[in-house]
Amino acid sequence: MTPAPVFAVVGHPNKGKSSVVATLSQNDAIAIALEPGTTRERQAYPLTVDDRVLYTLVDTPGFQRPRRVLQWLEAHSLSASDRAETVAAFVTQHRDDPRFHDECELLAPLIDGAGIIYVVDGSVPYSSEHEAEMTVLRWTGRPSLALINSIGPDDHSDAWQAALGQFFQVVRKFDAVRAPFDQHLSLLRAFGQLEPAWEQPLEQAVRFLASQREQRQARSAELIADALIAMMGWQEKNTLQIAAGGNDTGESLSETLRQRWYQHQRQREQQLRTAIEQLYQHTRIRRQEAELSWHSDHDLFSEDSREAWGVSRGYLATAGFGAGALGGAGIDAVTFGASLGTGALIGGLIGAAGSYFYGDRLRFPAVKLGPIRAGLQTATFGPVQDSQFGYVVLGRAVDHWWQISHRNHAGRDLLDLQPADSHWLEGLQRPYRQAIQKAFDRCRKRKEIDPAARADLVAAIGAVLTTYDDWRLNRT
Ligand SMILES: Nc1nc2c(ncn2[C@@H]2O[C@H](COP(=O)(O)OP(=O)(O)O)[C@@H](O)[C@H]2O)c(=O)[nH]1
Ligand SMILES: [Mg+2]
Repeated sequence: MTPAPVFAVVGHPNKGKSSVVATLSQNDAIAIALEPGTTRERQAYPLTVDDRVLYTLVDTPGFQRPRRVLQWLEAHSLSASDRAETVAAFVTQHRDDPRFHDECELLAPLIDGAGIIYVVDGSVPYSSEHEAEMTVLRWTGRPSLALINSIGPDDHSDAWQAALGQFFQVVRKFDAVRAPFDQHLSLLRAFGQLEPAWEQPLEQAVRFLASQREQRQARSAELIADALIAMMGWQEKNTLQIAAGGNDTGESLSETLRQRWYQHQRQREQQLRTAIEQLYQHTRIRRQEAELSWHSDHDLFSEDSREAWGVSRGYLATAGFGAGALGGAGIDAVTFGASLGTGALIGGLIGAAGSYFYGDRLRFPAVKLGPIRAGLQTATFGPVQDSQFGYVVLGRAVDHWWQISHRNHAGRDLLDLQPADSHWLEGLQRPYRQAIQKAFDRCRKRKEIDPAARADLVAAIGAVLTTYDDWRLNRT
């Protein structure tokens, strides 16, 4: 088997080298520094799929004294045929020289057989000061690819393209932060063309990564389906000791159970998000939470969430379950006023304030009390009766999945949801709509979701992910 290719990512300090490494190695642990000079030692980051290294990226410090290096090389080379050896001799001689520490670090992997990924910032004008380092790189004789990564808003990529074309075999624009996944694959294919020995391993890497992406999406559908089942069917329970002579804890009990129910739902949603993030190897996101506004701004139970993700009556009608599936202030709201108070503990409905749940638009769960046995009584709260809650959970989950699955490991800003004239679920085929609604109804009635019912829901969520992806990409 041919060894996995190694690429050294090199260039000026602070041009996005570490960002390119993070994105291409799917590793968000790589420190992307705000200041230059953070990377002082080279560091290898392998990309593995199923314990197999597909390729390795080496993050390196930036060039510090490229002109001095070039002078030395020119003084020690006799002809073009000994250039690669001369570069190797330079590193051997200067390994312990602090002035050339960074250059030795970045040249060493090239001498060991790595390919070159040279990163420049296309948002600043080209200047000839880069020519010394580009010449040094060319002297190594290694296969080379230059990436124009634009950090700022200006675009000088044409000038860069022309200059880089003189020094590197392939020149590509590649935004470390925003490049879509397809561009990662296309970059790998380009590298495969540069070195015959790499063509086969990189073709394989492309296939592995593409199928890994499909698997991740399929797994995401399962995770989301399981969270939906759990949240739609969730019931909070509490066993009460009934003191002789009765008591009047109805209101506080209702409140306690409800608060626990809400807390549980928020935690379950959070658990789903963490699972999706881990699946896509975004392990650092929890630490960057402030950056991710959807975590904090919009609570699961906020009116904003309902507006963004709730579905219309028209939609529900197409899900095939007429008025019974619709929300609204129904029986529970009526019962609310009458059921609280002294008589409330005599079984039945205690009620819950509608204002806790998307205004009064949702049908909310109610506290129910079981019969008193041996002085004990079980109180339950939930499951939620309005499927609107399920659509809000689904919408939030799918949007989160979308953000994570399109997020490069160099980080990226969130793409805000723009006001839409069509609901994202409108593109979903009717059988899938029905499968989702059917699952919600089973959960609501506390009926078992058997493996076949779960498989139907998972398939529907799979279709939902594709539908959402199309809908988002057509809008951003
Ligand atoms: N907007 C934007 N910023 C970037 C991009 N690539 C890098 N940066 C930022 O530029 C700075 C330097 O990036 P880094 O990868 O650490 O550069 P290095 O010193 O060459 O390794 C960091 O603040 C990055 O967040 C990019 O594609 N877009
Ligand atoms: Mg760096």
